[in-house]
Amino acid sequence: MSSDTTAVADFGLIGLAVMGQNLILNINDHGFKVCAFNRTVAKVDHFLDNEAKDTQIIGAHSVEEFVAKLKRPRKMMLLVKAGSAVDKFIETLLPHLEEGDIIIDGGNSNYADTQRRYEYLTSKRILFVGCGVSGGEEGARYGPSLMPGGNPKAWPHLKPIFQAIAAKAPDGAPCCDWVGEGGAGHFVKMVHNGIEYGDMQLISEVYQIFRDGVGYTNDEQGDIFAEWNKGVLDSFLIEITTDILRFKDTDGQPLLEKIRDAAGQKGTGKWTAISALDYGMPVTLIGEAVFARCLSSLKDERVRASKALAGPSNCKFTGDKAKLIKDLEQAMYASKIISYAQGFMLMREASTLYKWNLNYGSIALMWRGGCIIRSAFLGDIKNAFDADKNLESLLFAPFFQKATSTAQDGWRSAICTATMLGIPVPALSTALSFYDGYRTARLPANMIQAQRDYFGAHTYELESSPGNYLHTNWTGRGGNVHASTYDA
Ligand code: 2AM
Repeated sequence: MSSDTTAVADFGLIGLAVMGQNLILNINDHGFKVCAFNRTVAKVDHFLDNEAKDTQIIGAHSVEEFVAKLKRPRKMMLLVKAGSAVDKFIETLLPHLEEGDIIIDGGNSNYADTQRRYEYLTSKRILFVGCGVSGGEEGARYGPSLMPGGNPKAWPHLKPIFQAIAAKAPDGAPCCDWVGEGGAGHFVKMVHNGIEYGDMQLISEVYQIFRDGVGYTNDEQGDIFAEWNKGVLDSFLIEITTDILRFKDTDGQPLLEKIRDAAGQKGTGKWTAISALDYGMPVTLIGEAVFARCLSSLKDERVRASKALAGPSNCKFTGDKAKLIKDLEQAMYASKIISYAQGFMLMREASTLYKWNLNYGSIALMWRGGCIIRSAFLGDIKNAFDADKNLESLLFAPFFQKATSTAQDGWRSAICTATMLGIPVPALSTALSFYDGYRTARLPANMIQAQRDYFGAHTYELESSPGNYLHTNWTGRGGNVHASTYDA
């Protein structure tokens, strides 16, 4: 191992794909000295001779040299392919590290892997941090949203660097703060991506109503979205939707209308839906957004079904268009509130289970800038958590109570319109169903309990004595069955 005189770098980064290179350049711009390393070592010199030319960035040609060049406690980020590459690098680094050194995984790791690595490295006295990075290549270069979680002892060492390079919200606050312990950073990033799926689906449903129901041209729709971007829906996704709607192909026609309607997915929305099911949280809007992409990808089958299955006789909107636009704005806004409330419910549940101690206000703050779901609305969420750190649900915050109450007439009306026109609105309508279910003190689940007890002797509780499980012989036949008798 080299002496301290060679330990000159403030930060080390392993993984010289575009994200890694851009993050290094960003850190360098903020006055920190970075040491770069990569599995394919030739890329180090190529980077130093090209993108990093005339900067104070240095490189290493081996893991030993990399570690030796870092000031203590060593701070090093992995930006390599998620999965075994991360474990491999951790194992390679470990023999060269000392107690209190910090390893950050900035890749797209699954939070369960991050939790596992955190526990493993804690046992080795290494401070491990899993950091969600959002904003793509552009964000990495000029200001990403950073969601670090893991060992809190690492945070004071990372904070000056991370908050310097992160995106800044409109009020100048950095879009980076400590998220929580263990796998919290990657979990929060996963929920962010799930929410992104939901927001995109909501916009797409409204677009279909405008296109197929009303018959608006893309330019007319662009004007509506541009207007919406000045109000409660002000956000990056509404802004790019306006651009997309107005974008013309080389022949002067809207490019959007030539794009095949089969949505891809890389899996983070699915992970969010899976963890919602795992933890028993009704994150219905993200779930519907994932399934909507699945349905879209059955393109050939849908084309056949479009010829075989009847829709309503009237599928053209003939009502008051100005009212419909207002209703849809309210429907989208209220649905977004539901989606974020559901996302925070999921984070709260995971945080309780894993004891992550999640910081909800700073999560909202981190999403205010730099990332895909950035919006003015996240400022209101931040304010709600600032006003009440232990807020049970976003829907209990007076601001959002009022917002949903104001929106609900338009929201209901817009969904009725879409339903009568035969236009699918899975995300808008699941949000409303959730809202109505959530505000219902007595749901029909008593019927489900009775049915379960009838056919499976699964027992039920009485309203008058919760916690006391009873079985009734509903038919007078079948003898004395127990819950354990059979499983249906
Ligand atoms: P490479 O340049 O040597 O391929 C994005 O793919 C980044 O992850 C690159 O820096 C890449 O290194 C690295 N990477 C991918 N798979 C890897 C593996 N199995 N082990 C180490 N690094 C890997």
